[in-house]
Parts: sequence; structure tokens; C-alpha cells
Amino acid sequence: MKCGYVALIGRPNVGKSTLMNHLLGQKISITSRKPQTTRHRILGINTTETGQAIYVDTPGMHDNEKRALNRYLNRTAETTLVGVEVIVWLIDGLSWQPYDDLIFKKLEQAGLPVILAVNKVDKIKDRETLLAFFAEAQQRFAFEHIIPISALKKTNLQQLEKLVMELLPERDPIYPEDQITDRPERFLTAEIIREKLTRRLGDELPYSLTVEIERYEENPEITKIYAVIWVERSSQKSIVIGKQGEMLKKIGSDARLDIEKLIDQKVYLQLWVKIKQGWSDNDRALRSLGFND
Ligand code: GDP
Ligand code: K
Ligand code: MG
Repeated sequence: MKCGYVALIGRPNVGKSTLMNHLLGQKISITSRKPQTTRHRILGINTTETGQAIYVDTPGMHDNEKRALNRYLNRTAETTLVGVEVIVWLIDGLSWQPYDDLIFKKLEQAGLPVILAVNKVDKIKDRETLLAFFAEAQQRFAFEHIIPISALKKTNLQQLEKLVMELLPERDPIYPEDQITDRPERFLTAEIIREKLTRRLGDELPYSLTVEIERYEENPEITKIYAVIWVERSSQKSIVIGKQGEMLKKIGSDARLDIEKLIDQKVYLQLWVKIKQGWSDNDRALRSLGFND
């Protein structure tokens, strides 16, 4: 059997979390149009007949180290390269940015097999453009393995999966074959709520928003979840709550439906919005919210 760790690397919004979810056939890492949606390292375990690929989804690599949150994200992305056997590096099939060159240098130094996945090829309508982009990527980032994919439309994901397995070492599976992630349901629940907030409120809300599960009660008929949405200012609190509580209600019901799917049980979800000032700029506040792994 093949088995090992596979890092998903790339700048924000190239589609790392979408790829991981679609490789696993289940949503365990939240996604959105907003960069910095993924804040924590999360494992996605894919066991097939030929082996076990343990994908490590990471926050994107950032070029702005000014804020404490960004420093945390970069540390997480870099420490991911330690202890993995294969790297899948995603670039956006429509454009790259100078920052991709920096990532390229980092990956070259890592000395591990790298698969360059050119993502979002579904957006490229004509073949010529795609071929030209592909040829240029091949020259610029001269890795042995390069593959066009669409994480969203699931194009070429089987080929990618096959290539990953080939590059992994021979080893017995590390996780039981039915386990798909290392994160407890409580954590996934908080992430789902954060995804709904990000999707409904998009650019209106800063990155500073976070979700904390205060109580998670499993009963035979229903799971009761009490969560706090932390924001930085009272103006943000009003945005999250919305007129007569409408926004919070919608976010709560979006989240509840996804959580019910995840845990396959009825859910009662109660959301509170509270103010905690300046947390993203303050390392201690970050730690108190669990950003310490
Ligand atoms: P991450 O920041 O790298 O984890 O990126 P996400 O997985 O959160 O995706 C960022 C955005 O790109 C989301 O709106 C996705 O729906 C979109 N996206 C991801 N993969 C594809 C793809 O293959 N094609 C298209 N058209 N959009 C994609
Ligand atoms: K994103
Ligand atoms: Mg992500």
C-alpha cells in the first residue's frame, strides 16, 4: 500500500480547499471567494484500493506579514512543508502573480516531489490560450509533473489522485479507512458557521471575524449547539445581526442545514454576536481563540 502526507500549497483563492473537498467527496474545508477563508491546517484523508493520501489544506501563503493573523497563516503554511512526502502546488490557470515566483523558490528548496496543478481551466474557453498558458507555466516552473485541472468541475481529479498515489512511499495506512479528517465535529461546526458568514456578508465584514462554540450537546434526538460570533466593533455587530435579526437568522439556517448533513442528525443552533476588540492584531487574543496550533 501507498500512504503519506500531501500538502496543498498556493496563494489565496487558487482553489486549495475546493480541491480537497472534491477529492474527498465531502465538505470538510470551507471555501469562498474571499482570500483567507481557510485559517487552520486541516487534514483530508482519502483511502482508496491502492493507498491512503492524507491531504493537508493550508491557509494560502501571504506576502503581507504586518498583521499577526497573516504571520500566523504564513507559519502554518510553511510548517506544512515539514513532514509531507508530496506537494501539490496550485496556480490559477488564468494568471499568475509575482508571488507565485516566491512560492516556486520555496518549493524548489523543499526538495520534495511537486505536482504543479494548473487550476480553473474551466474558465479558459479557447484551447490556444490554455495551451499557451500551459507551455509558459511549464517553462517558468520547471517541475516534472504538471497537470491541468478544474477543482470546481472535478476535471482531471482522478488523474491527479493517481499521480499523487504513485509519488507516495510504500507504507501501511496511518488512519482507519473510514476516517476523513483529523478535526472534531465541534471544529467543523464552527468552520461551517464562519463559511456562511463569509458568504452572506462578503466584503462587508473584515477578516477579524471568528466563531467560537461555547456548548456542544449531543442528545439522542438532536444536537444542540451554542456558538458565539466574535466581531471587533459594534458597527460590525449590527451588520451580522441585520435588520430585525434577519441576517443572523439566515446565517443560522444556512449553517444548520450543512451541520445536519455533516453529522446526519437534527440540529438546534443558537448564535450570539459579541464584541472583542482588535483580536486579529494581537497575538495573545489570537491564542485565546485557539489559533495556537
Ligand atoms: P483557497 O483559498 O485556495 O482555499 O480557494 P477556495 O477553494 O476557497 O476557492 C476560492 C474561489 O475559487 C471559490 O469561489 C471557488 O469556488 C473558486 N474555485 C475553486 N476552484 C475553481 C475551479 O476549478 N474553477 C473555477 N471557475 N472556480 C474555482
Ligand atoms: K478562499
Ligand atoms: Mg482555503
